[in-house]
Amino acid sequence: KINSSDGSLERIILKGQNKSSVEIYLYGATVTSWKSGGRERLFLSSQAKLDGSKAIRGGIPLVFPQFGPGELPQHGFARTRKWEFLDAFEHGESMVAQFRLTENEETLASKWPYKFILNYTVDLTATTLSTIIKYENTDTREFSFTSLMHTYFRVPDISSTVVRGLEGSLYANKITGADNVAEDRENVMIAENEDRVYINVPDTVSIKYGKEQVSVRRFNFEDVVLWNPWAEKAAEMSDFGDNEFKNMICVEPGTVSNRISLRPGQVISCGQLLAVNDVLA
Ligand code: TA6
Repeated sequence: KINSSDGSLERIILKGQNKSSVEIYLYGATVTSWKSGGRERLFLSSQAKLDGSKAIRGGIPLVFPQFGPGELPQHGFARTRKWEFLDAFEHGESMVAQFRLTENEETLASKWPYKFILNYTVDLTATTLSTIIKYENTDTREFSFTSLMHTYFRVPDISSTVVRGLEGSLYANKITGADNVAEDRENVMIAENEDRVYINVPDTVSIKYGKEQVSVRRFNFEDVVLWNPWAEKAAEMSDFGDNEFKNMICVEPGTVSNRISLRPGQVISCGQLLAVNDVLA
């Protein structure tokens, strides 16, 4: 546990086998680094704010209780709240860290005024990283939400990066406004600003670059958002370097096309399992 002396944000670092590590800021419980085999697998912008002034640009920001724009600030409040650090421990092959977020006066006064508990578990092994949120309704009323893990993957060159596993699903294109577009490509590549919500995607999506790949398995999350700002949108973001779009791709597991509803006392766990060089069947 690193209580940084320069007043920047507290963070937790787990170290595992095979030169693996994961770093999590208590701010937003944002994973900012995942190394496997000694190599960084996530993208963190060189311009990312790490002082709590805004959501961290990169790693795995947690989107809850609202994906996108709406009654709450964009992507909801979870990624800009300070989460409670619960524990870090070894468990078999895994190094595990756990965090918690509940309602506060601010959220109770917001347009989403419910009592809830989010328990977030980050689990690191030599070749995998899993991030799972257990969502609990501790209110007396039923509530619903959308939620997503806004994962930024680091790639050597977006122009030679291939996303597989989306074939056969439908997507909403947020740039053109087209809806229910059928994805018929086995290999999806990005050569411009893309912002797509793929719905009911088959289990595993993989990101292939050069000889390596990272697979993205989902657990109780229906959808996958694919995003790259490209040059024009990158230039509009103060916390994103102008050419960094070439070294990142967002493949974001979540449930955003439908809402997740929980009755009082009800619990659901959702998340992602990332695996390096996982040779898909
Ligand atoms: O990743 C999909 C998306 O909803 C894009 O539309 C873009 O807005 C991106 O999230 C980043 O949002 P942010 O609020 O973090 O700048």
